[in-house]
Amino acid sequence: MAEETVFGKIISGEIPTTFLAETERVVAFPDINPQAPVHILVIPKTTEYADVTELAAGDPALLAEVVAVAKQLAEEHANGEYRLVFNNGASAGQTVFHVHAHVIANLEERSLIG
Ligand code: DGP
Repeated sequence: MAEETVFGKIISGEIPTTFLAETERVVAFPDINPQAPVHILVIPKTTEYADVTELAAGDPALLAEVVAVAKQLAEEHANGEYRLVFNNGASAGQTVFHVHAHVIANLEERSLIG
């Protein structure tokens, strides 16, 4: 079970952000510290899952919905190609323990690949 995090406050509206996509169970918003020209976070609205391992075990259909929203965003904001990153655990770089997918795209604009 995930603890209350900053993402819970974003979902409730306590912390304002722009939702780039929203379904009944998922929202997406820009990462506050973008690592590429397109860097969007996609999260389930439920606070139940701390990381993708928990989400995959507990609600695989919800994980599939997160991936579907990621794909849709990559088509809207880039050319449909994207990096999908889930950090799992503090030592792997996870800082917010409410499962989230980083959708990262248009990397070539900053010469991050090649
Ligand atoms: P991770 O390191 O995988 O746990 O990524 C957490 C991301 O969340 C990090 O890239 C920065 C982002 N983030 C943290 N706080 C906020 C916030 O208040 N608003 C937004 N938009 N993003 C946030």
